[in-house]
Amino acid sequence: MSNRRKFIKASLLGTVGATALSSFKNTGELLGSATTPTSNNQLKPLIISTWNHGLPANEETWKNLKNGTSTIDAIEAGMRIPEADPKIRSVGYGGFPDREGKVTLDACIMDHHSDCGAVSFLQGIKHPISVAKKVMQKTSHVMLSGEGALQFALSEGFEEENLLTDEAKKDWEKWLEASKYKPVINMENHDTISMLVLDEDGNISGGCTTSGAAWKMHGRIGDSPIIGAGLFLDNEIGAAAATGLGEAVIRTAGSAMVVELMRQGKSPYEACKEIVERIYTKHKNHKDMEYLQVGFIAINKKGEHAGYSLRSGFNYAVYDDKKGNRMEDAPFKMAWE
Ligand code: SD4
Repeated sequence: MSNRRKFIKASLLGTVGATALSSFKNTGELLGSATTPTSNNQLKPLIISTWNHGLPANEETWKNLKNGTSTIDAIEAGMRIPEADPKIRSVGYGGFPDREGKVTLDACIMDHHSDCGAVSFLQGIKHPISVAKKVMQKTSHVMLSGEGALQFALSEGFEEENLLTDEAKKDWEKWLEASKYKPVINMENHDTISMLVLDEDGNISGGCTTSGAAWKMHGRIGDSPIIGAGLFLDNEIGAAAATGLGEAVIRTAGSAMVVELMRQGKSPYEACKEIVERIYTKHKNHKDMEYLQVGFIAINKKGEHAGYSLRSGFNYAVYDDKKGNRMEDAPFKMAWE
């Protein structure tokens, strides 16, 4: 099927979904979590994280929360799992490099006081989420970038190491043959990891960490370390986080907007969906549309959660006391084949 026909088919599917104001998998099956959120169930703690690698991250965060670790430390512990896993090509060690063969990392973390820390364009440090936490706790700033972020990390005792694995290097050398920049949609089901937590005290915190878009320009920073774009929360309302093409999320202040819509009374599902619709409207004639995927996850103070993506294939891990740790498929606007 030609790309254009695929696109038309996908758009039509999307229209049906939008008109019915419901969420459907490829099969047309109604998704439970998005339309019947866990309303007022006060299930705490609640952890949600993007993609399959959210499962082991949730597991670690849950374990830490149950052991009495602070919420921020528990989030950090969870996110260090995919950061350290060389098989995950979109986060931390083993992540795909930029087009110059450098692995450059972005991360941020935010607590219920709206304190936050971030690092961007950080090289040579395996755990950017931990450096982001130090920025939050030990500096007067929110974000450190590049060489300055590295120097700060070293001064805090982090070790510099090579993050480019042989496998990622081989893939980069292969990419160089054609050198065509076209971000892969739903990259191997483990793009950026974003995590949102409603803890036992009813407070909300979150984090986000990524190696960013594979084969990006050297120096490119995505949405993930930017508070308001890749992650945002307001402890009075809820939290949201993003995955996918960072440029589109930055252009629309995506996560901040999801939270603001929840403030106006929308559910996490309605808020995520509205922002994805807005991103679609702003990008449907844009050059990025060919490879555009964005997905949001959100929680609110009531313990409701949801995800929603532009194209199919996005899922997220949810952990609560009632059902344990499991994956949920996000409803979407357009099918992706
Ligand atoms: C970013 N949202 O840097 C992140 C992850 C990514 O394709 O690249 N996804 O844009």
